[in-house]
Amino acid sequence: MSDSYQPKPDHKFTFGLWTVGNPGGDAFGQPVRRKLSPVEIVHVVAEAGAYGVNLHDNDLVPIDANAAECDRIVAEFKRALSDTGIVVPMATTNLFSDPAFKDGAFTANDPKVRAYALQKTMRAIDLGVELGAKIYVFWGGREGVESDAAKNPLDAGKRFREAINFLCEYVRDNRYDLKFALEAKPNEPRGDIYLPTTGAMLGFIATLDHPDMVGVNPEMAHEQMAGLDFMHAVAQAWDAGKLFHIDLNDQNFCRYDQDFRFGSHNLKQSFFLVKFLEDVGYAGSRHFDAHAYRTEDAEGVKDFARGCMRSYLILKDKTARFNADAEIQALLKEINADDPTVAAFAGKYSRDKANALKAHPFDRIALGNRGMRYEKLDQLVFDLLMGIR
Ligand code: GCO
Ligand code: MN
Ligand code: MN
Repeated sequence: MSDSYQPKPDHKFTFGLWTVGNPGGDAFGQPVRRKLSPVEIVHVVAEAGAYGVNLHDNDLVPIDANAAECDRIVAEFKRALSDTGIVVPMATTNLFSDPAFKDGAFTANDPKVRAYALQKTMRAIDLGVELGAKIYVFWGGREGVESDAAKNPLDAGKRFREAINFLCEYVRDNRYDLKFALEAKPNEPRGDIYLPTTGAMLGFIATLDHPDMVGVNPEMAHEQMAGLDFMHAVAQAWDAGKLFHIDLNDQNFCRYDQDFRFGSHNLKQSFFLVKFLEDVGYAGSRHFDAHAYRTEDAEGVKDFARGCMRSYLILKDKTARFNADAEIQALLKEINADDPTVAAFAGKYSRDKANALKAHPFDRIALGNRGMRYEKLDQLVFDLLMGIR
């Protein structure tokens, strides 16, 4: 591989322990790779050139570990972090693997399960903060239903709101420097998951007691599962000041959660996403929530991790080329040109402006006849991405 797309810590590339560590089991087959220890994973991502690792509580400390085991595991992990310079910018709770959470966690119908989920999350927040995390992700994997007979979505929404409010207070009470990022997914593992899109999460955040502490963690594959344009969701989150974190991966539309290597499938969508993040100056982690194909061995996992970062950096380079391309920029200028004959109508409302606009003569036929030149522009983008320009 060429040296010009080498990842550096400044790029803020991160991987979950559960991503590089994914042993390749699926609903139809056994794991195909040896399960790496958290310490081994830290070394793999460090060698690949990443900046950090993120984790669920139980990616590091097994759910049934006692206090002494927990202390030993955390100490070994911290040693691996300091040996490699790898940091932990984000942490989260596993509220979906254990059978206790089969009906959800914060939205479960059983009040004991809801209380246990809060307890587990407070403990996991303590662990995340101890490891240096500044972002805490909530992915409600099992916060949903197979049958609407079982749960009222209004009750579920109320329970989820109460839980996030409670945990915001917990963070404030402990004076932790920590923000929450809510991650939407339309389905899988539940038949339907509540708050299924990033847009739904943004609406929900406005109903919380401390909305300033809470943003979103949009995931590319999750919006694509619903057939949506991921970059548009990211743009809305950015506009709202809520893009606290991002999960990058790829997959085909309207399928199960494929979690493919970033850049592996939708070239143009990936390009416009990277272009958006780079153009606006997003400064958070670029987290790859993906895993290697089930066909891969340990070396293939490294290819996967290096590939995610390399593709991002290539698309970042393409962004610079797009922004510097005279022909593309001239077309964009033409497409977006102001028109002095209507400039006075733009912006804030006034009664005079409204009356003048109502009286203004428009040549509707000419408006409809104008060619926009998007075909030409889009082909230039294609040529650029294919390395022809
Ligand atoms: C998934 C999710 C998870 C979350 C993770 C951290 O579909 O499995 O994307 O990987 O991102 O639980 O919140
Ligand atoms: Mn996912
Ligand atoms: Mn994710």
